[in-house]
Amino acid sequence: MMQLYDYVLSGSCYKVRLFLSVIGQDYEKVPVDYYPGGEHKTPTFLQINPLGQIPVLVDDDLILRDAQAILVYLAGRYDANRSWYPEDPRLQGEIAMWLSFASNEIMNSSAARLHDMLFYDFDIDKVRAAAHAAFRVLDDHLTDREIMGKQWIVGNHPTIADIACFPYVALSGDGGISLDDYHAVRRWISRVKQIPGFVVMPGIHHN
Ligand SMILES: N[C@@H](CCC(=O)N[C@@H](CS)C(=O)NCC(=O)O)C(=O)O
Repeated sequence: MMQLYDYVLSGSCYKVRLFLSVIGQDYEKVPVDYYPGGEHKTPTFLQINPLGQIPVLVDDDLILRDAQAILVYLAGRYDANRSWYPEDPRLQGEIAMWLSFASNEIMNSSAARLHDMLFYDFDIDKVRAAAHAAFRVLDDHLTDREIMGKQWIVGNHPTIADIACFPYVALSGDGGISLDDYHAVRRWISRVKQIPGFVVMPGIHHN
């Protein structure tokens, strides 16, 4: 059975847990003592991911790191309808753009959360400002999409772009970042929570 190297408070691991739940795929969790144990930096774990990061997915002889890469794989392999990662190259390009946004700009919200929750030494004003800049981009995009009658980041259905962007936007309060100014983002968060199979994590609830 597939294994997910996982930490319950990690929004990156939650991207994968959430997607596995919505596609109804069974898997085994391998808990990693991220904090305070720092297990992701031990020699044993570095053999699984030399970057020393979670999540990691193991499926047969395939070892995948990076939540976005894992979502691409899972959607291609296990979503028979290909609605979560459509085969249309144009949609794939747009999805890749937002996956990159999820792993770069939105991660400023993760940094703010690590600072506030786990005492990481980040420049908190800088990462909060960068997270706000990212949320402004997402909110403007979602507002334009709503004007076009669209509910999701890309295409006519939820895709892995929505799954990848969701966690650290929804968890922004943990890093002292308010979503009050991002009305379209808050409506989109409510829609994501309605996706069949949606699961929660500490800091993200059903409404
Ligand atoms: N690009 C990776 C980043 C994942 C990530 O930042 N994971 C955090 C936990 S939420 C981690 O392992 N950080 C340890 C480190 O970067 O040294 C992904 O999106 O999966």
